[in-house]
Amino acid sequence: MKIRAARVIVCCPARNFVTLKIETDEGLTGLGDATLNGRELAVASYLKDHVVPCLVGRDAHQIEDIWQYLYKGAYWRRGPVTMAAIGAVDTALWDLKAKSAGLPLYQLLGGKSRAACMVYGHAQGRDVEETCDAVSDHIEQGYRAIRAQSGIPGIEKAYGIAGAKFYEPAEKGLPGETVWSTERYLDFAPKLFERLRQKFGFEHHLLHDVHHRLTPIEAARLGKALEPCRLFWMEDPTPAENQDAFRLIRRHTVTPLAVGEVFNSIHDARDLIESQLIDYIRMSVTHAGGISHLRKVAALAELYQVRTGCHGATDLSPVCMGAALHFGISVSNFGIQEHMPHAPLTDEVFPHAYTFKRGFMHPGEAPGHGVEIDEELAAKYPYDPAYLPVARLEDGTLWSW
Ligand code: CS2
Ligand code: MG
Repeated sequence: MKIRAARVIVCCPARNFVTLKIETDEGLTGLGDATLNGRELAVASYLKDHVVPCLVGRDAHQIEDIWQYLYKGAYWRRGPVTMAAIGAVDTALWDLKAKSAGLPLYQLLGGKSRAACMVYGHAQGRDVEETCDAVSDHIEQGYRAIRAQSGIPGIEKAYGIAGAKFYEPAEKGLPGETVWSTERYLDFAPKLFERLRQKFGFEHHLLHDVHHRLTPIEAARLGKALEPCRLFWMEDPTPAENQDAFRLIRRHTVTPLAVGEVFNSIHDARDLIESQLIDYIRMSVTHAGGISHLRKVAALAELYQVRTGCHGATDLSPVCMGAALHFGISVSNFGIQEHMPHAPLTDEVFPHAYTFKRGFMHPGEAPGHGVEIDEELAAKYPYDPAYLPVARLEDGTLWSW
């Protein structure tokens, strides 16, 4: 099965997506997601100008060799742009291999390790009571695990809170600026979760995303304060370039930790996993070099009882979600999958076999990863520049958003 051609499709059905479509001489097509929020065209160019010319004519079945060729062969290793591009090729090739075998992808990954994948939804509100309403809404939809984010008194635009029903991280135009106050947040966050536990008890899992905003000692303090609320996880409490920072957090709290949505290589996570500094690894199929690389991360994590908790925000396309669910249903140390439903228009452009039922998702039984693209419809929604916001402290210091 030879690669005949590969095309990069950039479209904006409710938000921007970069999709790689590989075609073979046997007439099969495979899809991979290469969306890097706010930096989409860099990956599109990397694919079009540097990767696609090296793919044409290769045997599409040689997934591992092609992965190594693109990784080692480029000389310049790692990085979000490179790894998103490699991830898209890898995902499209797994899609093709499974289609040519006539099997759903999870069968090629060792079969099912569970009936379906538990997912967590996003509950958000402008204040505690609105967040309580959103949690109760998610419970009604059957979610077993819910991430709760709330507006914070004294902070105009807190992370994770949107005017619209679904939170969408990117905004049209140049990056907006938001103001952050660690003091106000640390004062507020424990009160939010105390109220949620008081109202809903302990039957449902609660999660929270700190979004890289605290220093290690502040994160330790928050983890400790949240212990009575027994969170499923506290996510990205501090930036993780310095993996050692998590030793300090770990010394002070038993609140489980989840990290890795911005990682792109197993090396970003190695010390965190081997030193058992985290409980969940959040790397995604799209940003971490595809299914092949993510399986290696999961295999390393399995040795240390670290479980997966893949990033699944709306900036990862349905192609990523499809692939993530095949990965999740097959891998032995699956933990949970993030589920932020896409806009109806996104779902229309990317018809898919995966389904949601009472808090669990299933990848479906279609051959391949089960996600396609309606190119004609996609062409009606051209790329529209959008960026993630930036954050500053109240005195103007640039901070982690
Ligand atoms: C987030 C995302 O889903 C998450 O946990 O941290 O909202 C993140 O901000 C975006 O994916 C950035 O592109
Ligand atoms: Mg996050």
